[in-house]
Amino acid sequence: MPRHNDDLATEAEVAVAEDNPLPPTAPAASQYHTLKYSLLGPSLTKSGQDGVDQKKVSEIIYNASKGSKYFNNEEHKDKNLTVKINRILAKKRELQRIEAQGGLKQERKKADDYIAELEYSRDLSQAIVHIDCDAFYAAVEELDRPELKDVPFAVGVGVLTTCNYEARKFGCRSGMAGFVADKLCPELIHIPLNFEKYTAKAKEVRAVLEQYDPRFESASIDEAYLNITQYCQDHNMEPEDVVEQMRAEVHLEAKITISAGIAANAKLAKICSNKNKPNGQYKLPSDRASIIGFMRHLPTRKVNGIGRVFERELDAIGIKTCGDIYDQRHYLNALFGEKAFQFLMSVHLGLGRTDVRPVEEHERKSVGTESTFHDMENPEDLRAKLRWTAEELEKDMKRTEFKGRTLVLKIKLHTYEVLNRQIQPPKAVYTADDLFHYAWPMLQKYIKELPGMKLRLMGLRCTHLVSMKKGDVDFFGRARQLTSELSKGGYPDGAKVDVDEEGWQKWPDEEFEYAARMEKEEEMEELERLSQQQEQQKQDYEHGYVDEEGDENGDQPPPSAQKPKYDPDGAPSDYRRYGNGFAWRSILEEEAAQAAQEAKVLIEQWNCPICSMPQPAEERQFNEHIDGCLSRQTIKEIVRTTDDETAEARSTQPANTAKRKRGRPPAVNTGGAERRKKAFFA
Ligand code: TTP
Ligand code: MG
Repeated sequence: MPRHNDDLATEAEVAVAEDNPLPPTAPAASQYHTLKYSLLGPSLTKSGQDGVDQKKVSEIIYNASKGSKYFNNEEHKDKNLTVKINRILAKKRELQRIEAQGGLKQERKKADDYIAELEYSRDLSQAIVHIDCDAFYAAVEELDRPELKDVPFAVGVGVLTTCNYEARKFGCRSGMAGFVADKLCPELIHIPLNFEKYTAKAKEVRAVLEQYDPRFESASIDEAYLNITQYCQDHNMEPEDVVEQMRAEVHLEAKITISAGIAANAKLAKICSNKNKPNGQYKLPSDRASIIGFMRHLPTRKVNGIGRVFERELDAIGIKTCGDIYDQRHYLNALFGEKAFQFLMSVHLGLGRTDVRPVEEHERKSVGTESTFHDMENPEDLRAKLRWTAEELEKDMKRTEFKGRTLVLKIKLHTYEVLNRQIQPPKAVYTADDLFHYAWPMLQKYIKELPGMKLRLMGLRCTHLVSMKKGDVDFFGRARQLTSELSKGGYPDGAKVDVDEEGWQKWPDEEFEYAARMEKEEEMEELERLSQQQEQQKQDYEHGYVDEEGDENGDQPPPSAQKPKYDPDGAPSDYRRYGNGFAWRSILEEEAAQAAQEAKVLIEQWNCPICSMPQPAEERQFNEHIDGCLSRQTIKEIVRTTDDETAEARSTQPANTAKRKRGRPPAVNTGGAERRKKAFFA
C-alpha cells in the first residue's frame, strides 16, 4: 500500500530531533530543533514526497540558507514564537494548578455543553466534494512542453510556486527558495510563471465542474467545492462513481488530472482530496464513528485553518492530532480565546459547513489591502505609504461596493511583531481621503509610542461593512448592514448554534482559514523578496560592486541599489494576485460582473408599457422612448393602461443568462425592475 504524506510532518520533526547534537533538554537545543523544523517551509506536507528523507532535506536547507537573510529572519521569528509559546505554557501550568485544586469544573461543563450542541447540528445528508488539480502550474506547463514530463522541474524562479512530482521526489516543493531547491536537486529546471495560461486552464476545469453542481464554489485557482447530492439523486449514482466520472471528464476536456475528496462537509472533503494525490480520490464514509475515527489520528497541520504557528502552539501544549484536542478542551478558551475553542472543537468532531455556493455570493466580512516593503522608518515615508495604502483600499471598496463602519490599521515591525489598531469613524468610510484621515492619527500614535520603529508591512482594512449596491437599501433608503453582524438565530431544531440569513449554520472556520492563508502568503512574499535580494547580492559581488559581506566597495552604488528588482513599494506578489482563494474571488467577481454586463447588452430588453415594443435595457434611452410614446397619446389613455402593461412588461423580460447559469435564486436580481419602475413614474 503506497504511503502518502500523512505523517511527514511528524516524521520530519522526529528526524530533526534525532539529529540534534545537543542535549534535548537544553533551551538552545529546542531552539535549534524548532528552527530546523520551521526551515522545512510552509509546504512540508505537500504530497508526492513519499520516501523523501526529510532529515537530509532539513540538513541541506539548514546549510544552504545559514547566514542568509532568510535564515536570520526565520531564526528571529522562531525566537519570538518560542517566547509566545512559553507564555502559553506558563498559563497552562497555572490552569493545571487551579484544576488540581478542584477548579475549572465550569469550563469543562461549558466545553461538554458546546460539544453536545455541535453534535445536535451534525448533518450527514450531503455529499460534498473538494477537488484540487495536481501540480497545477506544472501540469499546465507540461502541456506546452511534453519533454518536461519525466524530468524534475519547478515553476517560479526566485521561489518555487510548485514543481512536478518528479521534483518532489527530491524534497522540492512550493514555497522553497530556488537556490535551496537547486541544492536538493541540481538538475532542477526552472520555468517562469505565465498566469494567463493558468487562468485559462482553470476556466476549462470549471466548465466541467459546472455540469455536476452549477453552484460549485471556486476556492482558489486550482481547487473547488461541489455539492453533488442532487446530481447523485438525479442520476441514481453513488458519489464515488460521480467523482470518478467527473475526474475522467476533466482529464478529457482539460488534459490535466485532478484529485478529489468526498465527505459529509467541506472541511473533511478538503482533507480527503489530499489523501490519494495525484490523480486519485478518497471517500470518507458519512457516519459519525468513521469521521471521529478519521480525525483521531489526523495531524493538526492537515486541517485547513491550522497554519504553522498555530500548529506549533498546539503541539507545545500536547495537541499533535485532532484526537488530542478533547483532553484539553477545558483549557482552550483560556489559552487561545473563544473562537479558537469553537474552531478546535469542530475540528475534533470533524464538523464543518455543508453550504457550497459561488464564492462571489459569500458574505464579505471585510475589505482590506496590505503590502510588505523594506524596513521603513522615516515618518514622512510612513505617511506617504499610508496615503498609498488608502488609495489602494479605495479602489477595492469601490469595486466591491462597500463602505466600512470600522477601520483597522495593521503594521508589522521589523521584529515581526504584528500590531493592530482600529477606529469607528462617525460615518461609514470608503474614500481614500476619509480612510487616510482616520488612519493617520492611529499611525501617528504608533510613531509616538514606539520611537524609531521600523515597519515592514502596512495594511488597512474596513470591517462592519455596509453595502453601497443600489438594491441593498432598506425601506427608508438606508444602506443595509451585512447580516453577519446582526443575525443570531435559533437553529431549526432548537440548538443554539448561529445561523446566517439563509438559515445556514455559521462556522468559525473562515477566520482561521483566512489567518492561515495570510501566514502562508506573507511567508511566500518574504521568501520571494529575500531570494531576489540574495540573487542581486550575488551578482553585485560577481561584478565587484560589493564585498563578500554585501558591503559596497566604492563610491558607485551597485546597480541593484539604484534599481531594485523587487518593488519595495509593495506591489503584491503574483501569488497573492493570482494564486490564492482570496484574490481568486476578486477575479471571479470581475468576471461575473463583466459577463452580466455583456448579457445585459446582448439579451436584456424592456418592453415599452405604452407601445409594447421591446427596447434596449438602458434607463435613459428607455425613458426617452417612453417620453416619445407619451407625446403621441393622451394622459387619459396612459392612466388607464399603465398598471396592467407595466406588470406584463416586467413579467416578459428575459432572465439574465449569466446569473442563471450559476444557479442564483431569481430574487437576488430584482433591484433593476424596481428602479425601472421608478424611472418611468418619476
Ligand atoms: P496547490 O494546489 O497547493 O499545489 P499544486 O497544484 O501545484 O500541487 P498539488 O498536486 O499538491 O495540489 O496550488 C495550486 C497552484 O498555486 C500551484 O500549482 C502554484 C500556486 N501556488 C503558489 O503560487 N504558491 C504556493 O505557495 C502554493 C502552495 C501554490
Ligand atoms: Mg493543486
